[in-house]
Amino acid sequence: MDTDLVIEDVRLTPILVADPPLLNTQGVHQPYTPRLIVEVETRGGVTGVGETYGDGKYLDPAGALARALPGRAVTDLNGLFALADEVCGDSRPAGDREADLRVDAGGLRGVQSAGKTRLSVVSAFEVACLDALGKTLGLPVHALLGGKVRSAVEYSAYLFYRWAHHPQDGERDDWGAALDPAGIVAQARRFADTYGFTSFKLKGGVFPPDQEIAAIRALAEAFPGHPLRLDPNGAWSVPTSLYVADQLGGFLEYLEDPTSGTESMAAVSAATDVPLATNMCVTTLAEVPEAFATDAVQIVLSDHHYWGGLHRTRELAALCRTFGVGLSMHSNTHLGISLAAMTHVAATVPDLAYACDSHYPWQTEDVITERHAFTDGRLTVSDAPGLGVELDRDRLAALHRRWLTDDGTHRERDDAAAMRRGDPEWVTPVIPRW
Ligand code: GKR
Ligand code: MG
Repeated sequence: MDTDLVIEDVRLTPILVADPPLLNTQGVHQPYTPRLIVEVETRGGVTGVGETYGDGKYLDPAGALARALPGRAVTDLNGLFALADEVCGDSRPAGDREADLRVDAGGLRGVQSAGKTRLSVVSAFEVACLDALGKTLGLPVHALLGGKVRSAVEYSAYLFYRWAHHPQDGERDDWGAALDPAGIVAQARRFADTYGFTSFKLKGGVFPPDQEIAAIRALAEAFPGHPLRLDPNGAWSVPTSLYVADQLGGFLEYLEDPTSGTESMAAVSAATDVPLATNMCVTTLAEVPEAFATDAVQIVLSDHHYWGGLHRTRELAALCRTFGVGLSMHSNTHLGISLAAMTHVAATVPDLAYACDSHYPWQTEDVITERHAFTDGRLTVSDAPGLGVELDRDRLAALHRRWLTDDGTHRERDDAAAMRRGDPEWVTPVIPRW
């Protein structure tokens, strides 16, 4: 083995990133969201970076994996999964266990299980290793994945109902509130003017369906012919989903997770021609057979964190291609390292028929020296070695200090708790809400 490619050291930095008061069916985003930054340093003196979810449950397995990695090669990406199974406290592979099939109906990230948490942890190490390998070889990450098939990746504007500011602490921005169709159209207009996005996704499940139908109609009127999506994160019953599909059929590119669970999605799918997409009922391999066999979804929205990294995302893409299911990507609150990783893998997937979505424009803070810039709603795929991003150590240290000095309120993402700070009566809604 080329000793330059041997891992010498691994550093983990939990951080808190400012997040605006974006509403979803569970509540509202907290003023600060946890993320974890992973640095893998080789004996050759090259450092690769990765990023993943930063809630407490990710930190212990990440620590165990970080301690086990020195001495291994950054090329040993397939070995990361067995190593994680071995050192992260649960030897059964993700997806194999009964518990992995238990859907946490209250969550926005689909199945919650130790196996899936482990995959989200592995994803950051895989990306960091690819970054280090690419920098060592002088090759971009997309080349390590087989090469790009497009030179730019299209993203959609991610519209949210939102308050003007958080009820108590938190950073301020100048977006103002968006709580009705006019507010959503104004937000979309600003996204289109600033970033050139031409497709729009509205996070729904916040207001009764008729209000969200009105918002989509207003968007269709303001942006005729542009692709529109509505995603209530599983908040509706099957009849409500069908009602919305009927009302919006002609306007929607797809409905995203209108209802919760594969069986209910299949029932909606059987009764409407509106395509259904998901990032909630297909988040692990174990969920694929039933969803595809019952035609519950026509588009899978991958999250490379859930799926265990960039190679696994490409495996998912091949599976989708085989079964005639579309593939695109959804996102969660994330920074520029994850956006770079998404862009590299998206550049290599042959059939990417839908713009990926990204929370990135909502994040005013970052840990990279040069933020990504969308042009005409697209990001140019970097040909620089590795991911093509550089860590800004001062920013990383500042966001880590925020994590260190937090009283514990923000170290776990909890949108319902954040909502209670503005509305003490708020209880996590029972799904379906409508
Ligand atoms: O950030 O509020 C949010 C989203 O609801 C996020 O948590 C979802 O995972 O955006 C994601 C989605 O597409 O469902
Ligand atoms: Mg979604």
